[in-house]
Amino acid sequence: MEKMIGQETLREIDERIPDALRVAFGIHHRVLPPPGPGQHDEIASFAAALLAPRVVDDDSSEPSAAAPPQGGPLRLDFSSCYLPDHDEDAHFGHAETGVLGVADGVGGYRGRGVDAGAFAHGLMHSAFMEVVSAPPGAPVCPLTLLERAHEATAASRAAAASTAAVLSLYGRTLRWAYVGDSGFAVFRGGRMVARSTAQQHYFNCPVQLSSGSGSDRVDKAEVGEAPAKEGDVVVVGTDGLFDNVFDDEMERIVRMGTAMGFSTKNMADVIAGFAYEAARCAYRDTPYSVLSRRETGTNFTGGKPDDITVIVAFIVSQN
Ligand SMILES: [Mn+2]
Repeated sequence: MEKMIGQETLREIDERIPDALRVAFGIHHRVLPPPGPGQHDEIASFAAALLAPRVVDDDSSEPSAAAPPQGGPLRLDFSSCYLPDHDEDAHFGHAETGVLGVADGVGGYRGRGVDAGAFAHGLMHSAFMEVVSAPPGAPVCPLTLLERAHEATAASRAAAASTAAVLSLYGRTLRWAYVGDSGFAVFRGGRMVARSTAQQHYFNCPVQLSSGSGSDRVDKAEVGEAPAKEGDVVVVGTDGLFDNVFDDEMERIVRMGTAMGFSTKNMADVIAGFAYEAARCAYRDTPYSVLSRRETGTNFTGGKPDDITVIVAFIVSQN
């Protein structure tokens, strides 16, 4: 059975989305009454001020291996928001080791009489258990973690298949490994400076891990690292986020949220809430509709309803 989002959740999402963001993105109220006449003008000008093009300084340049990390150790301050549709996503975060993970059960298993979320949950459970039992203070390699989690989950003969993304912050370096279309984006000074690129065999068929002999291998994972900087915002999510929200929309939300002093929880809720709205809108374009038109020749518009997992991490000084 699909899990449907109830009125309570919709009301919560309504309450989490600030009016300024609502006006800036044309998001309608689902449950709560809209602001009265005249209120929108003030909010719209506030939104426009926040969203004005930025003057980019040297500090917000793209992270590169050429720029050695400087300063003291950093840590992740993070929260998450999960809006289930079929409830086949899974995620975890571990503050002490600075590790975040998301996984997404491949929906194609849904009609086969198995729990399509089983492998995703197994992967994240195994990864989390691995992390909590790691020696304190030791760096965690996302690729190794993903390999071990895949081995353990496959050994348990868990059903279905999953995409996954794991990130770690150690010292001042952010590392990642991902398989399929679970992914991440890094924002600096309100601009996206790094992001994952979905790995697909073909449209709507992501590279995926499973127990079966047909599983993709973890060595197909895309891996990388970049120097992190205090103030960076890292967003980790499943395709429920990346299929429904364009990069520039994420930038604008992060920029506005930063200007409004959002907590990590507030930022995660707003990004997930926006993805939820976009997923259910029939006329707006989304990354999914654009790709769908290009790959399948249809004239599809709108979003793709799906489980939406968003983790937002602020990179802060350890002291
Ligand atoms: Mn998904």
